[in-house]
This record gives sequence, structure tokens and C-alpha cells, in this order.
Amino acid sequence: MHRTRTLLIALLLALVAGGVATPVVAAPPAGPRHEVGYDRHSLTVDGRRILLWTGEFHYFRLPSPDLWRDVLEKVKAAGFNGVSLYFHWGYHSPKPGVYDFTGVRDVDRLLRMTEELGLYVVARPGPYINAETTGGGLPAWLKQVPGRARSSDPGYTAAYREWLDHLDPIIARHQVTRGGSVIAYNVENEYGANVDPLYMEQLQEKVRADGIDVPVTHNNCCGGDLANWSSGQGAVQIPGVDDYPQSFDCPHPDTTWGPWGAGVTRRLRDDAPVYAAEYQAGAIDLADAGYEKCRQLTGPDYMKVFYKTNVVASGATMFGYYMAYGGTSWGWLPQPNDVYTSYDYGAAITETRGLTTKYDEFKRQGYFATTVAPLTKTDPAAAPVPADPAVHTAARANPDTGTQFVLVGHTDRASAADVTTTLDWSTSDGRYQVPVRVDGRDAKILVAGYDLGGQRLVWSSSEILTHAPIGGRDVAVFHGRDGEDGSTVLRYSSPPTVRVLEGAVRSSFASGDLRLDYRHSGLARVSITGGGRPPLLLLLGTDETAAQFWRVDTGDGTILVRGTELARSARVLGGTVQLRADVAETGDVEVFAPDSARRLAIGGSPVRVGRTPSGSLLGKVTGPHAVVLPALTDWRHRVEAPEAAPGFDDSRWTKAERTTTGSPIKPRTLPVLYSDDYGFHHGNVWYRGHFTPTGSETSLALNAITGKRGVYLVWVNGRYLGSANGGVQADSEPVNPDPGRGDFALPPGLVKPGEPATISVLVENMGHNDDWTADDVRFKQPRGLFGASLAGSGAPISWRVQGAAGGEDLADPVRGPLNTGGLYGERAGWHLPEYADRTWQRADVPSPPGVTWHRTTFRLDLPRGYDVPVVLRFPATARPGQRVLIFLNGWNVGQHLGDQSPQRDYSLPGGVLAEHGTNTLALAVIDTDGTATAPVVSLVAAGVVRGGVPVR
Ligand code: IPT
Repeated sequence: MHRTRTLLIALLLALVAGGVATPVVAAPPAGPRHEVGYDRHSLTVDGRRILLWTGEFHYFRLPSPDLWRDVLEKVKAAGFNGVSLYFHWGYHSPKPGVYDFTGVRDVDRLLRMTEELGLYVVARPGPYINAETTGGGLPAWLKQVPGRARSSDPGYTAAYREWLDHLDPIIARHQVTRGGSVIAYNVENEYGANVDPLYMEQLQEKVRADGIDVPVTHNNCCGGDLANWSSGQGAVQIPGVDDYPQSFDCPHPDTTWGPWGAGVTRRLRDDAPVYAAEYQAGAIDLADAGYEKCRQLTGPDYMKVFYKTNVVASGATMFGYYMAYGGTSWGWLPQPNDVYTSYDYGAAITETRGLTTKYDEFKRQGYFATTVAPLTKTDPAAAPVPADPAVHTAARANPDTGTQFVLVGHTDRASAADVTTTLDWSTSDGRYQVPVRVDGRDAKILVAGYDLGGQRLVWSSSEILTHAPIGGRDVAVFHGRDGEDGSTVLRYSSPPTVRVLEGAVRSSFASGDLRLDYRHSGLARVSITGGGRPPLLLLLGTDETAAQFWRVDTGDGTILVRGTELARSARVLGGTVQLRADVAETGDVEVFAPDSARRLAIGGSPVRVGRTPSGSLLGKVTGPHAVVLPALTDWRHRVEAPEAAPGFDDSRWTKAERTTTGSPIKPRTLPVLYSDDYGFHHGNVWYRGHFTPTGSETSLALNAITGKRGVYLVWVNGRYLGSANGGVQADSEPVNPDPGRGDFALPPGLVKPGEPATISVLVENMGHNDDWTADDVRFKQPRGLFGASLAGSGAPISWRVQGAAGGEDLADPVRGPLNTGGLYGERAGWHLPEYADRTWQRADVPSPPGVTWHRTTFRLDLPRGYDVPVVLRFPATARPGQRVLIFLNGWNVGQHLGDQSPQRDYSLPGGVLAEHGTNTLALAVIDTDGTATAPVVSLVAAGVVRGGVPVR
């Protein structure tokens, strides 16, 4: 077993390497220090084995720290014992040397929350993260830094060290070894193309010098050699694998079945656990099918078959399910070629924080994986042979306890047949003929030879949800598909007393084996006492009734809750179970708690309860009442884009005169007009070109690169000449020398020989390409104008450029670098709540091509103690030619792309949304046609529960 380097060695290394000291806010350690180790089977904490079952969460996709807690509590309640967290360099750094870790960027607070909730963290700070976010997490200013990104080139090295100088001290003080939650640290991301081993080595030296002493991991992927970084220069301690077996084929959720492989995580090192670093738990909506289709593509059937197969076939004990909660690529966070605003991802928890049937399946598997301890150390074992070859089995066993884990599924993994057969199963308690059924796309992990609390489980054809000692007995929940038969065998020294409290369960006793036979239906309850063991309450449910249980581990022991939409935490105080839970509808609530508990309170309010024959407390809860949201009325309107007028004063704009660029992509014409080269990295950018016509000009030839779905609009002497789609990428000639081409004919008489003329161009920057190929050609693609010339004339054009106010020196550091671009209204603060719009027009008028703003306010007073996620809904039929930037209280919560994306609902997260107060909504409409009127939008509640977390 390896012990990771001690704190002392890390500190010494820091001194030797001259690690740059960042002022560290002395946060008291959250808990006692622990030793983190690992071997070929699992991670260990103080020598105790851990099965690390994490879901991925991106704090930067939820700009409301109070709601981080809501999501993390939901992740925990699903049975995850950890979260995998990317950290986004560009989200924190608008400019070299400038970093912000406050407000929505306060990752120290995020890590404190994980500690309070008892969730382990796999920290994944890149520096490159991919993640379908702008630049793949690299800051846009890095495009100007010489040297290939993701290599050992000195320019890039100095840049990423700066990021880690700031971030690593925060992560380091939250390590498990210092009483915190961070149990592993992932360097880089799917680093498989154009690899530079020296970079991987130096990156780890840096991380160690910064005091990281937990195991270092990496997530290998598809593009490169999976064995990368398992040995040799740049090797990490625990190499992992990313697996997306369902691809991103969201349009075909019913027919797609594992086109990208079997999804069995490979063992990459003999001395480290098998790590499923990113295992597909949703999908990017690459083909605009809508995320509900992505959720179906990666739904419960897929989860059952692929996840369970992987657990047994690979023996992995470290998992990162990507994503547990996707969230929102608000502002200019999207990497535009793959995603639009929503990053719902078809995940188990929706963008508006709702729970889905995928959540239920996570709960079934996660409770099992984190309850049944022998799973932390298993080796491949002989599998019981099914009588029918249509059924496939595979097995692992714990070498110390003999506990067996048997995967039962279809031999043809794609089969949906209904097969009933028998397994010839040699368990450590004897040989048995075990009836099993596989109906439809299904797989089960059956357990034999397991010391379940004080019981001995010989075998069961039901699956284990969880179990715990509660109130002087063992309480266990098993489950199977509705209508399927199940059998469970438990061992006793003498015949026990079996009482069936509910449901139809037959029991028989022979040779020490108590055998229960039943059909899964509703929830059967069996009480077993005597027989030389502590009492057992066995709850036999369907998959659905099992998923209604919440396991809440409290300082006062484990509590099982049933009937609430969610159970967050509980305590037992003076005979009362104080439960924090969400309630979605009126109905029964049942609590299995320590004997001392006689009363129940939910969210502080008492619930009248009585004791059931099962020994639980049963009461009734009342669901929430309907919540009515205000209509959006009283709009005010203002047409902008004065930049289009020839007389506009652009003398304070930046002159675009550069003749060279650091980008490997050379421009089509000079000067260089790339917006990044002038410090304007995000959002829309304006260009104004001045020339003196010769009279022979016939048209204006432009090229612009915007990223997918971007457009640009062109005026000459104030006359709108039209728009064109921006290019996605300029490759080296001759592949695509002419991206985003637009030719704009000059109407006769528009420009006059010798009379100064003005060109105005508004170019969208939809976000920056990622750097998946680590070659700069992709990442350092320009944004803005790529070429500009006059056909028929050689008249020189002198250019000025204007993006977001202040450029890299943020006008609004609170909302940050990705919130606004260079629209006139953004520069003038029209998106901000404090802006006075009294002079704006009350009547809506069809807006001319260009930019028009619409503002209104609305008051909310959502019921206290409720959680009402609100969305802004656009009509089902989109208006072509209209794209809308949506600002809520000054925060850019997304861009509605009309018919260019399937998204209609935009999440307005509490915290950004004032749930008790006045809100300002500002819509900036970029209209390429000039035919549209104000968008018709409404507020819609995406759900209503009593509960939630307090949101400021
Ligand atoms: C892999 C990345 O590591 C992750 O950041 C994200 O991009 C994810 O998958 C897709 O959503 S990329 C791999 C599947 C090609």
C-alpha cells in the first residue's frame, strides 16, 4: 500500500521549487487529518477502504453559491459519497496576473460545503478541462501568449503556474490529509493528442510543490493511447479512463446502444485502483435534439446495463459520473461548436435542479455501492453458470470475506428479451440453484455470502438497496423489477420467527437456511426475530418503491425516510426526528429511526405521527400550493446601434493597426482585426472602418469567425447591407482559407469618390474553441474579422475596434469576464438594474436591423420555505433572424438563438433572481432582418416543492 507524501515533504518541495506564495486565508481545518492511501483495489482513508462514487458538478455553471448547497445535498442524497469538480481558469482570470475567487467564484466556500456535507472531492483544475466551455477552460488571454498551450513551452508554463499559484493553496488546505474533503487531484484532461511528457511531469512537480499530497490522477480518453501516463515520464499515481459508450446521439435514444464501446473501464496500473474517471451520465446535445432526448439516451436502462456491467467487469472502485448536474453555460461560457446556453446534459438532476428517473437509478446503484463494503476489494471470480445461454453472468469476489457479486444480464447486451432461467451458484455457504429473470434491457448485481449487519445473507435474487442498524435491529431494503419473482436466503442457527407484516411472502426453513419467496410488488415487509441473530426488518420493494427511500446518516445513527421528494439531513433531538426534506405532494411520510425517536418535524414544523407495525413512524405531509408568477408587462424599448451611423464618434476606440498576430492562423487581409489581439475576448465586438472611396468600389468582401451559430451585421455610411453567418474555424490553407465569407454589394451612390466613408460591422463572438487536440490551431482560432477588403478598389481602410468596456480590465468584476460584450447598451449599462430607463419608449415598435433593447421589472414574493425554480420561456415558434441576450438583474443568463437551437426555457437561478423583491429583466435583441417586434416571454415555474435551501 502506498502512502502519499507527507505534508512535510510537500512543504520542503515547495521551498526547493521556490513555489510562489499566495496569501493563504487561514481557514481552520474542517475536521481531523487523515492519511490517504491506495493499492490495486481502492483508495483508503486511515487504512479503511473507500469506494469513491462521485458525480460531476460545475460550480461555474450555477452562479448562485447558495444553490451549490442544494445541488450538493441532492448529489449526496442520491448516494454519491463524493463530487468531481472541474475548476475553470478562464472563469477566474480576465487578464494575466488577475484572479478572482470571490462571490460566485468563491471555490473555498464550495469546498467548505463539501466538507460540511461529508462529500469527498476529486479536484480537477486542468489547467485544461474541455467541458464544452469557452476555450476548454483556458482563459482567452492565453491566446496571446506565445508557446503552445498544454505543452512545456515556457510561455504557457509561466501562464499555467500563475493559475495554480492562486488555486492550489485553496485546494491544498481542503485536502483530506488536512481535515478537508479533497481526496484526489486530477492533472490535465484527456491529454492524449500531441502529448508532451515533460509538461505532465512539470505540472505534477508544480502541484506537489504547492502542497498537494493526495493521489494525483488523470482521465485518459478515446483520442490517445489509454495507457498514457501509466508509466514513464509524466506518469500519474492513479490513471483513469473516460467512457461515453452511448456517444452523443441524442436524436436516437431508442435505437442507440453502445456505439462507442462496451464501456468497461480498463485497468491501467497494477498498483492503483481502476478509475472510471468520467463515465457517461448524460450527453451534449450536439444535434439539437433537446436534452430530454439526451436524458432518454442515457436513461435508467442504459445505466442499469452499462454501469453494473462496468462495476463487475472492471472492478473499478473510483467513479466519476459525468454529469450529476449539468447546469447553465450562462454568459459567454459555452464552447459554441458543441453547446448552447443550457448544459442540462440530460443529467439525473435537471438544470432547474429537479430529480428524474435517472436520479432514482443513481440512488439504487449508489446506495448499494456505498453500503456493501466488500465491494471495495474484489478480484475476478468464477461466475455461476446460467442454464439458459441467453443469460450472461460475470462475477467478482472479495478475497477476505468471500462475498460474491454476480452480474446477471443478457448475453447479447442489446437484447430486450424476457428470459427466466436458473443459476448454478456455488456460494461460500453452499451450492444453490438460483432462479433469475432478465426482462428487457436490464442487468442486476446479485450478492452472496455477505455479513449484512448481524445477518448472514446466503444469496438473494433481489438486489440490495441499503441496510443499516436502526432501533436495535437490522433494517434492509431489497428490490427487483415490478412483477418479477424474487428469493432471498438467510442463515440461522435455529428456525427464526418470521412475521410477514405486509405483502405476500412465503417462508421455509431447512438446514439453517431461511428462504423467502415473493413477487416484487409495492413494498413487502418481513420481520425476522430469533434464530440466534439480532432482529431484522426486511423491506422488499419494486425498483420504484425502493427508490422512494432516503438514507440519511446522522450523528444519531442512520435514518430511513420514505414519502418525501428529497431528504437532505436529519437529527434526533429530545425524541424528535428533525428532518430537512422537500415535499412535492400531499401524502404519507414514514421514518425508520432510533427507538428514542417518537416525534417528527419536517423543516421545523411538527408532523403528527403514529407507530406502525414495522416500528416506523408514519404521518401525513401536505404538499405545496400552486404558485402564480407575475405576467411580464410594462416593457420599455430602445433602439441602439449608434455605431452604425457615420457620424458616431469612435475616436476613443482602439486602433486596429497590428500587422502580426500570435495566432497560428494568419489573417486574410491586413491589418490584423482579431478581437483578442486588442484585448476584447468575449461577446459582441464592433468594428468601424474608414476609407476614402475612389469611386470604383463595387462591394465589400468580409470574413468573420464567430464560432457556430454566430452572425455579423454590416452597414456602410449608415445603410444596412445585411448579415452573414460567421465561420467556425479557419484552417491552414488550402483547407478553409475563407471562413464566414460575406460579400456586400455597395448600392450605387452609397459612397462617393473622395468623400470619407464609414463601414460598421457588428460581429458576435459565440465563445472560444476548445483545445482538445492540444495543437493551438483550434484553441487559437481568431474571433472577429478575419479579412476585409473592397472589391474594385485598393483604397486603404483604417479600422477601430470596440468590445466590452474596459477590455481585460473589467468594468464589472462581480459578474466577471464572461458576462458582457461590446454592445452599445452593454457598454452603457442598459443591462443593469440601476440603469434608469424612464426615457425609453413605452410602445413597442418593429425594430430596424441591428440591436434593440427591451426592459421591464417584476416583483416576486415566492412563498417562504418553498423552492420554486423559475425559467424565462420563449414561444415554441422561434423568430428567425432574432437572437436575444437575456439579462436578469444585470447577469447574462443566456442567449436565445431563435430557430438556431432547441432551447426555449432559460433558467433564472435564485440568488441572481430576487425571490422576494424587484427584478429587472433586460433583453438585447440582435435582429438581422429588422422585421421582428419584442420577443414574447413569460415566467414559468419549473417545479414547486416545500423545502429547498435558503437563498440570499
Ligand atoms: C470529455 C471531456 O473530458 C469532458 O470535459 C467533456 O468534454 C465530456 O467528455 C463531454 O461532455 S470529451 C470526450 C468524450 C471526447
